[in-house]
Amino acid sequence: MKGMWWTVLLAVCLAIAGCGSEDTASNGPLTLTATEGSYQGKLAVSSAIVGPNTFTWSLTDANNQPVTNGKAVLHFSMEGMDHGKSELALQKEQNGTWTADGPHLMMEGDWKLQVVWTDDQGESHPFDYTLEAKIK
Ligand SMILES: [Cu+2]
Repeated sequence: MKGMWWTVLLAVCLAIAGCGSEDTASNGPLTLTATEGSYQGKLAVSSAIVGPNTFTWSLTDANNQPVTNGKAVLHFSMEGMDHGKSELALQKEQNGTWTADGPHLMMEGDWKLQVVWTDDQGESHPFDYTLEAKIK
């Protein structure tokens, strides 16, 4: 029975280590998803490390079809911090995504990212994301 206990303990340790490894910073893009009404916006951040990052945003409608009209602006803020907010206008790409590079994640910690998509009728749609920026 004692041998079996250690087997279980080992399995639990491996499971915890497995979860933890997802949190370690990697160089792949981090993809975040948010919904607003019947729209879904996906924000990819490469690579969520403090410093310059590439932000790529894509939007789909209720039928999961890409939406490419309007414009999109990405807003950055941190709760309880007095360094203020910043924003980054995303440029529309040929493939229907919006993208921009920027150094806006200038300190580690939890960031609030909000993409405001303004549709062709001038109506604004906010998509909210949270992201933990890490030091490389
Ligand atoms: Cu801050």
